[in-house]
Parts: sequence; structure tokens; C-alpha cells
Amino acid sequence: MDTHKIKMIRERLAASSAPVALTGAGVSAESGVPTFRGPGGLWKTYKPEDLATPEAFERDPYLVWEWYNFRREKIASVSPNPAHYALAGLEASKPAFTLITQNVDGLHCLAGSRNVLEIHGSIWALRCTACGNSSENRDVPIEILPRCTCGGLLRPGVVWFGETLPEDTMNAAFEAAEKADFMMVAGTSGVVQPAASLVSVAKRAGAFTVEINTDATPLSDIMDERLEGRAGEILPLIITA
Ligand code: BJW
Ligand code: ZN
Repeated sequence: MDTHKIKMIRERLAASSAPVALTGAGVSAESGVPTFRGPGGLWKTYKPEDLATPEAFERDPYLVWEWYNFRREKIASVSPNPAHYALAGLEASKPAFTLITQNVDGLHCLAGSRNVLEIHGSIWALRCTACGNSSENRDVPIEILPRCTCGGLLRPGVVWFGETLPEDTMNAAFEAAEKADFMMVAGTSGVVQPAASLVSVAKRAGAFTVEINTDATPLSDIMDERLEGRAGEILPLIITA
């Protein structure tokens, strides 16, 4: 690991008054949560159009719920890793820090982060397809097919392809990106929109941008710095003195 680069980035972060982190599945990979793309990724075995679209749920809610049960079981059995803890520590030392995650696993909260913008929702949230009511449910497995008190079918409270992101959460994320003077982008392939566009927003606003990833991504070229490696190893180096 390039210790000079780490030191420089750590100083940038220390001097920052509006730091932002954008995280993706790679940050939970070291906890044992499968990523979506790349080796061992969920989209290697499962087709997104069969499981992660509103049309798929309309067609076969049982199948979709089975898949979410399988993922809920996996996630319930794992713990946060040093990447999650480092980011939780940053919130404690820098209250102006904004954590934006595409992850639905809830591991940032479990590690102690309090203000997390979960732009793709949460696997522990349920939403009624009839009345729109949202609730939390941590049953593993959840009884298929779950029903709302109104009788409507409940769906996972996550954002599927073709769906809009939760408006308030996304507005807060764009606002943070527009004000950011430092942005670290960890463990995301950067191919899913509009999440990935947060990086260009921050960049245009003049933020210093750092990518932490085991591989290069389509975002790599626009970043000011890249740290190639595992988030669970690199984030604690940047964040802890
Ligand atoms: C490590 C590591 C370690 C491994 N350390 N690193 C503009 C252009 C083109 C397409 C679109 C566009 N605008 C919208 C679209 C369509 C679509 C989209 O983006 N498609 C592209 C894929 C082509 N977007 C949408 O549909 C979005 N909605 C939308 O835009 O609404 C507006 C609208 C509506 C109607 C009409 C028109 C517009 C919604 C996107 C929802 C994404 N949902 C999912 C599933 C969530 C629910 C669930 O989990 O079940 O979200 S898909 C999946 O991808 C999940 C993730 O949050 C998301 C991002 O994945 P992420 O986190 O980047 O993970 P991976 O696996 O891709 O990458 C892991 C990375 O980690 C890799 O780079 C590894 O190298 C690295 N890594 N181990 C560090 N230890
Ligand atoms: Zn309902």
C-alpha cells in the first residue's frame, strides 16, 4: 500500500468540512454478503429481470419473495466489517459527514452509523402494494406471501430496476454531493444510475474524489485518486489516524 498516498488522502479528509462517502456491495463483501456483479456476484446466477423489477414481482411474487428470503437469511447471519466500523467512526468524529449507501443490508446501521441515506431502500423494510404503508420486519424467513393489515400484498422495501429512488433520500444525497469537498466511493461498480451520477455531481462541485475498489470501474477515470484493494483494509487506514 502506498503510504504517501494514504497519508495525503487522510490529510484531505481531516481538512474536509463536508465529506461524503458513497458505498456499494463491495463494502459488505468482506462480511460475506454476495455482490451483484463480478466473480460470485448474484447477477451471475440470477437474472435481474426475473427478480428485481416490478414486473417480476407482479408475475411471480412468490419467487421474488423466496429470493429475498434467501438473501435475508444470508445477511442476518453476518456482521459488519472494519469498513463499516471505520465509516461509523467518521460520523462520530465529523458530524457533517454524509454516508450514502446503495446497500440494502443495514450493516452500516448495525456498525453504529446513525445518518445513513439508503438510496436503494432496505431489505428489512416492507411496503404495501395496496396502501403504500411501510414497516420494518426482521423475520428470517419471512412468511410468504406477507400481507398488510389492509389485506394488500407486501413487497420488499427496496428499489428495483425501472423504479424511482425514494425522493427525500435522493434529494438529501444530491444535496450532500453538491456541497461535498471530499467524496470517497467504496465498493461500487458505478454502473447503476442515478447512484453513480452522484460522483460527477460532487466532482463538478469541486470535491476531491477517491475510489476504493479491488478493481477499476467506469468511474475510475474521473477520480482524483484510486486506492486499489479491499474496503475493509483501506477505509480504516484513511479514517483512523
Ligand atoms: C470491492 C470488494 C472489497 C468487491 N473492497 N471493493 C442511465 C443510463 C443507463 C441506464 C439507466 C440510466 N438511468 C436509469 C437507468 C436504468 C437503471 C440502471 O442504472 N441500469 C444500468 C445497470 C444500465 N437504473 C434504474 O432502473 C434505477 N431507477 C431509475 O433510474 O429510476 C428513474 C427512472 C424510472 C423509470 C424510467 C426511467 C427512469 C433503479 C436502480 C435500482 C438498482 N437496484 C439494485 C437492487 C436493489 C435491491 C436489492 O438489493 O435486492 O441495487 S441492482 C444492484 O446494483 C443493487 C445495488 O445497490 C446496485 C449497485 O451495485 P453495486 O453496489 O455497485 O455492486 P456491484 O456488485 O455492481 O459492484 C461491487 C463492486 O465492489 C465491484 O466494483 C467490485 O470490484 C468491488 N468490490 N469486493 C472493495 N472487498
Ligand atoms: Zn396496506
